[in-house]
Amino acid sequence: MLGRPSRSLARALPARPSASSALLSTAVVQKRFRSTDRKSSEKAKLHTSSSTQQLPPAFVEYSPHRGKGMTVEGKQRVREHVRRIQSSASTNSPAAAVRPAPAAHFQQPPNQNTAASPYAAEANPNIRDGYDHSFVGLSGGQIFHEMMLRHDVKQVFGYPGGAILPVFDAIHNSPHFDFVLPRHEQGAGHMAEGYARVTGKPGVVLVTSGPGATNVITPMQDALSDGIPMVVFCGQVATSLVGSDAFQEADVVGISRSCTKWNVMVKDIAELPRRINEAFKIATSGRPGPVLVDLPKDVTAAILRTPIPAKAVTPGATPGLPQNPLHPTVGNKQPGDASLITKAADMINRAKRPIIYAGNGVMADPEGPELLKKLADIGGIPVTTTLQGLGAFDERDEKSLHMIGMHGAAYANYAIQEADVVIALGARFDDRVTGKVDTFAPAARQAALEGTGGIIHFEIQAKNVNKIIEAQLPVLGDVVASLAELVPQIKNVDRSAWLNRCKANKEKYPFTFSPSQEGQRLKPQEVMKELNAQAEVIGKEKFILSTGVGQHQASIRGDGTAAVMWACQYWRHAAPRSFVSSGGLGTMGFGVPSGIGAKVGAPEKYVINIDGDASFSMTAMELQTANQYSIGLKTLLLNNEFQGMVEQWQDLFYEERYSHTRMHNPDFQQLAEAMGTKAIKCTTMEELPAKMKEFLEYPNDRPVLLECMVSSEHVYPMVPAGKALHEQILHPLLRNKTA
Ligand SMILES: Cc1ncc(C[n+]2csc(CCOP(=O)(O)OP(=O)(O)O)c2C)c(N)n1
Ligand SMILES: [Mg+2]
Repeated sequence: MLGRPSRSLARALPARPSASSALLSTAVVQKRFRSTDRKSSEKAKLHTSSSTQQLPPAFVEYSPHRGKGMTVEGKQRVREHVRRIQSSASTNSPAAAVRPAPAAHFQQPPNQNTAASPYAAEANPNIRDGYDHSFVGLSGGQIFHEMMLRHDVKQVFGYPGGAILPVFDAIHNSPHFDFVLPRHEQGAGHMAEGYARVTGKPGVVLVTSGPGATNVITPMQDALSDGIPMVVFCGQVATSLVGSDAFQEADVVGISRSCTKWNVMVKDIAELPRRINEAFKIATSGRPGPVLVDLPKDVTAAILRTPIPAKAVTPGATPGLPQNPLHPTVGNKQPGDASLITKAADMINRAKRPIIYAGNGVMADPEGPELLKKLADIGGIPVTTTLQGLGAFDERDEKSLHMIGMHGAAYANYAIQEADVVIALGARFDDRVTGKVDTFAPAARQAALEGTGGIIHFEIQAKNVNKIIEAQLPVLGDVVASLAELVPQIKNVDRSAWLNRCKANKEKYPFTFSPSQEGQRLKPQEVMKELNAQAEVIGKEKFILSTGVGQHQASIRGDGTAAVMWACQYWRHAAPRSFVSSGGLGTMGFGVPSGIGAKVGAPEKYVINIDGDASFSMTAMELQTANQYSIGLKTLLLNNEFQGMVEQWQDLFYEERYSHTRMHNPDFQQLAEAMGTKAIKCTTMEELPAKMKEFLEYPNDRPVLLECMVSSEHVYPMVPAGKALHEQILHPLLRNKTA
């Protein structure tokens, strides 16, 4: 038999040989088949009877008797072929014979279990000869419980049901973690997202089969879109029933395939610990995201009878999980290629008008925002962020240009169009950021043609590189690790002219609005400004915001509907991990549950959910969850009695035909009170400061609602779909100014 290397050489044979090599092949084939059985020699005859030119050399590859008849000539032929490939590479082909060393990502050390381990052999007498005996005699549910302990899970969000009962039974009164029962599994998913977003730890969800699992699809897609680590465990019918349309059976692995990073059905109790390890590893490594583990009831109800390999039950060890070079693992964060980082530093040092465009990736590590600040301070470089990057850079810093994009700051949009070098950090050039793609950053593209600048993209996920915007310098690797190597190479260059230009635009094109007049409804901007002002007094770093989706939030969705962000425009973000908003998917109903999850993750903080009336209505029942567990979520409801964001589009592009966007709301005051939530209402500007104060000072461990009746406003600036960023529609008050 051919050994492995020889086989791959055989695969490298050309599909159409030259005449001489085909002749050689014939000789080889004839000889080979003489030395094998009769059936084969008949086959050989069949081949030799045809023109020798047509003999496919691939035959060597596909013959079931490959290798048996491999003659000396055959081997020689393969060697010659390889020599030919190599010599052509060094002479005729542009590809180098000796390939350059692969990037750091491709040279990762082998997986090692580095977990500080109370479960290591010395510490754990149950581990003998590499096998862990401590699970013997435990049910699948109990193993789940034990694995949560080993993964240091402190919080689970979930909802029980028949197929997952063995697990719920095993976690009954668990001393290891707290459990929050939402009113709907979607709530559990968004709570886990909010928790993950503020703690940096994966959010854990536990639900039943069928509808329990399908109700978590939206949060999983949401987490996938925004790169949030989440581990979902769901029940499943017994393995013997899978595929039989059993009660509450759903093909959850199939359904969730496209909205998870990875999913698996555990078919044997002995696999359970290993699968749980894999789930945590995949959810938290590379670009974080959701994973799903499907747990058939017979697996969680079964009792484990034999010990299992110790590595399979040790967090951090993932035997069988192939090392994906594009997804560096946690604790093994690899920067991008050093030579590319040096090139990036050179490009930045030479730039006249550089700009940093920072996304969520910067906050993957607590060091990220510090490094970003150093990069901006040393280089004298202005910073704009994506929606998910809000908080990565202190927006009160002079160099902050705030959020970019469709409803971002006008001055950020102008600046990125004028910049000669765009430094994208852990951001993926969402279409809401770029506007019309081929008009994005024209000055940087021109500088790239002239060799004086361009777009540098620091990114962890290969698929995001050159997906929407071509980067002249893509640096694939952990963004924070790359930044750590980049910053020391950045020179202090005087860029005061460029910074002054950005500053002047900031003054010229501020976020603006016409204040409400006597007897008019409050403007949503006035409410956000009041919140911002009072929060400054208390201390911005003590605040976390969650949002729904709409004008109160800020983004525009692909179907042409718009959501604008009062919360982004009128709140100056100061700290990382302090903004919890559904960016990529734009999920209405996100605000209350994600705010609850955030508050659970950071109970000492003021967690304010900025919500719209329509978004709030989608998941308002979760206020009862906050009531039950005394979770002090503060909901600031901007009630315009409309799906305001959609209304804005109907105004602008559908001739004011308000097709099903007016909201006939319940009495939110009574609704909140019915769920043990203190309710406050504000209708005038005069009472706003006092009501806001009452809202903020309400005990931080009880839920409270401040409902502000606001007018229906358009959100500006706005980049219409299909337009360039600099073609944004400014607020009417700014329209006579030119950039
Ligand atoms: C689940 C879901 N359904 C529909 C939409 C489309 N959509 C985006 S914003 C919006 C209206 C939001 O209204 P509201 O929550 O009151 O916020 P406002 O714009 O009035 O501030 C709609 C229907 C969505 N983003 N998510
Ligand atoms: Mg509304």
